[in-house]
Amino acid sequence: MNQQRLQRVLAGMKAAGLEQILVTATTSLYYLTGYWVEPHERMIALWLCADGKAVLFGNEIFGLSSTRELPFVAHKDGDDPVAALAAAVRPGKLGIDKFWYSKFLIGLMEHRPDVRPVLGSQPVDENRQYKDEAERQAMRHASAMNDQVMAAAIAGLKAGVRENELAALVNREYLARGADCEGTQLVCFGPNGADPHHSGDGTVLKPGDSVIFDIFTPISRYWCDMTRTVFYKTVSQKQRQVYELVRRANEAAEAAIRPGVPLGKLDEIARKVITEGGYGHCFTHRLGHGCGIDCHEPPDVSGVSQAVCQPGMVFSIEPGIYLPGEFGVRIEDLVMVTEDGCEVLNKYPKDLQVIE
Ligand SMILES: [Mn+2]
Repeated sequence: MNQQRLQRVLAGMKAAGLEQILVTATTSLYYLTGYWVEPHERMIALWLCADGKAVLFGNEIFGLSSTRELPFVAHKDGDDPVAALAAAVRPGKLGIDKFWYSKFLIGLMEHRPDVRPVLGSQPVDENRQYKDEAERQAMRHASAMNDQVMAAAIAGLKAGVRENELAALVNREYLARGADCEGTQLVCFGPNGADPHHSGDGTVLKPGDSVIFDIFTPISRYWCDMTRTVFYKTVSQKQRQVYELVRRANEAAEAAIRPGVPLGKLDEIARKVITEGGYGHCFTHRLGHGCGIDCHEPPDVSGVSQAVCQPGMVFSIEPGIYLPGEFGVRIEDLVMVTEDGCEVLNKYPKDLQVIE
């Protein structure tokens, strides 16, 4: 167990009025225990009590064993996976991880009608927002790698290339630099870029296309996530105007980041630039999201976010403009809030580029 993180989570439980919680998400378990378990359909749950009692329940196939500070209670395939857990938990309110399968929760409720499940991810999620020193180094390292991979991806633009070939190139470049795994990379040519979540398909590059690279992967468990938009062979007046608006929105939001600034204010600052430029209705998503052991995690960077910038927070700033049937532009950096401002983790330039 990471004792510092555990103590902060226990304090968060007390603040939230939660005497006991179940932590079950792979990434949250890793954050607290250092164990990386992908249970798929099987059951794993860390039971944490505000008095510091902690017990891990899970299938024996995960290969875990008890330690002095963390007992492990195993079940086998074919057993009722929640029986031992149901026998242990205390009556009353029990905080449940937002990502626990309903089949386990309903099983637990059938065993224990005296237990009242409530949403219980908040103490862990809240703490995961504030990266400690080791995590800050991991985030910097991942984004430095991403700057290199972005350069390689843009260098891969050439006549006849397809989106999915570039997505494969991005994954190869990641793996060569020690990334944990491959992922679905968003490579979007021309009109495909108007869909914010288009992923690379067989579309062939054409002169005049905008090209969006939204590329992300974990390295040593911590994610990078960056987007750049470039133009192939030529750029129209309209493309240039839209690009400069998005770039100004990105830079205006980043310039405003310092401890104490509400994240909703950052969304407002970026949106104002794009709205005043006449494209407010084409910026269809929130400004950004927290990033860490999950690519998308708290805090939310949107107009309804209640979060406030605090040192150690890492999140994306990714305004975009999407013109269906024409093209899209998005520019995204990961940023880290520091004691007196912000560190932009991505250094790849944002000047408009026309690739010959
Ligand atoms: Mn992102």
